[in-house]
Amino acid sequence: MAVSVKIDPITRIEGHLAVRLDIDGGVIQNAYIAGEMYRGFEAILQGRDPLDAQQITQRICGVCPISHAIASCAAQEAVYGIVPPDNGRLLRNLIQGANTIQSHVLHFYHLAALDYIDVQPVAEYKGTDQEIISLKKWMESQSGSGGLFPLTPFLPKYSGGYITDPELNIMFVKHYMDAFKIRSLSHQMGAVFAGKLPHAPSIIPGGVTQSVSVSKILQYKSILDQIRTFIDTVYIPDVIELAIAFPDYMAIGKGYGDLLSFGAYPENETGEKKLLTPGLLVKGEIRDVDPIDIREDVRYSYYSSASAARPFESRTTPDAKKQNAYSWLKAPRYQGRALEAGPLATVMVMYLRNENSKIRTLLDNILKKLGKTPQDMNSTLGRHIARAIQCKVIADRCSEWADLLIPEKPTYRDFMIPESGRGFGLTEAPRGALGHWIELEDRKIKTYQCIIPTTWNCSPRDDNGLPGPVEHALAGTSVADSENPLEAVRIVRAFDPCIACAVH
Ligand code: NFE
Repeated sequence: MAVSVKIDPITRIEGHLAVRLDIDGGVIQNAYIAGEMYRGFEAILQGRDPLDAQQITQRICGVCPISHAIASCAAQEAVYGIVPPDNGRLLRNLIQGANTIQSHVLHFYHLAALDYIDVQPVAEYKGTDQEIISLKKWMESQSGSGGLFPLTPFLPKYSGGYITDPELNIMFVKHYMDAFKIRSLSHQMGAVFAGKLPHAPSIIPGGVTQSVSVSKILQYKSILDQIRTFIDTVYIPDVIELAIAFPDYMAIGKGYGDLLSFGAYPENETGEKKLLTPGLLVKGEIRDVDPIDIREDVRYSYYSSASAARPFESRTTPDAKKQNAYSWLKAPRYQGRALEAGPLATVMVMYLRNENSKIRTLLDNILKKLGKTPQDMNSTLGRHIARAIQCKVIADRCSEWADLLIPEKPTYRDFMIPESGRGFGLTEAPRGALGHWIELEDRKIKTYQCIIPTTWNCSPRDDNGLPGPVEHALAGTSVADSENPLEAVRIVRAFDPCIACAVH
């Protein structure tokens, strides 16, 4: 029987996202995903002092603000003709690294894990772990009749196949609790050099306003050591454990396989060398990225501005009553292709190019343990595995970057703002390829456009009717019970959507 199921809102993600699934014979035939809220940051920026941009765009999101600051500064630096000195570049990498680690741990434990683990065994817990005991007490204090836990984040949830082993569930719950501390530590670590987080006033065009001292380096590194231990001994093993428990999900949620990475974390002053390298995977072939090939379609988006415009020409004119539109996200396309952004893209581009021996070894070891191949990474659990690998590679490198800082050396360069000019800045936010495009006139912002990883991933259909990457990954999925579309939410959440960013 054909049914149409709406999940609205889909919870445990950032922002407001609705999913409509047309299900027939237990299989998703078509998926439509919709960002449900207009924000208007690009309009807010018009006419302002360009130096407001890296501050205002950070407010697009509380999860990935540092990446917005860095993309904005890079776009401005392209106009001002400057780059940060080594200390400034390293400080940015260290702050962005801290923010990305926080985001990845948040995503796996606090947004996605509850799709797989069952919290119920906590209610029967007889052990001595004080944190589990206090969670059990909290649950009891929240419970109504019948032992239900009516409050989020644990309920309501879809019924379906969760982990059944009580000990494994308790272990995951324990790590869920530990992950709060790791996120807090990540923020503290980033704030050593950012001044404060999540929104950092210290990141400015030309570098970072904070100074470097031996005590700050030691402070950063001592926190990082704790975080790296968690990544190595908890996060990565847990992702593998999940892949062992849910082997089907190394096939469910297959995307187009066309991937986009802008690259991030410059390793030298010019930024030609980066820790995460840019690249595209299209039809199984690795290519270089040329941003000129990016356009944004709006045929099915609530905008009356022109469709298929390149970012410098693109405008964002809201039209809430537009016929046939169903999402507030635009549909970015690269040479007409719907590319997937995210750690899967960066990790696979680098893996296939054999550019980073750590990524190759980590991924090969994990795949060997699971009896899977690199092709299986194009899947729901492949996205989680890639995120964990990226998290480790960034955390490990942060430790080395901290050693490269030179106390008392400059952390920023001065600059002049020209009358006019245009530039763009690209980076890898936690959720993937992020770009900001700025044009100045009379030393003010004439236009500002952001293209965001979740806009790529959760885009609606484009001018040619081509579904966005998440819509595509959902289509063809078997759903055991259309009243409980657990498979669908697992697929969507594995992309780590942020609609606050996507509809900026
Ligand atoms: Ni709001 Fe963001 C997205 C990330 S863009 S979380 O999508 O990561 O910087």
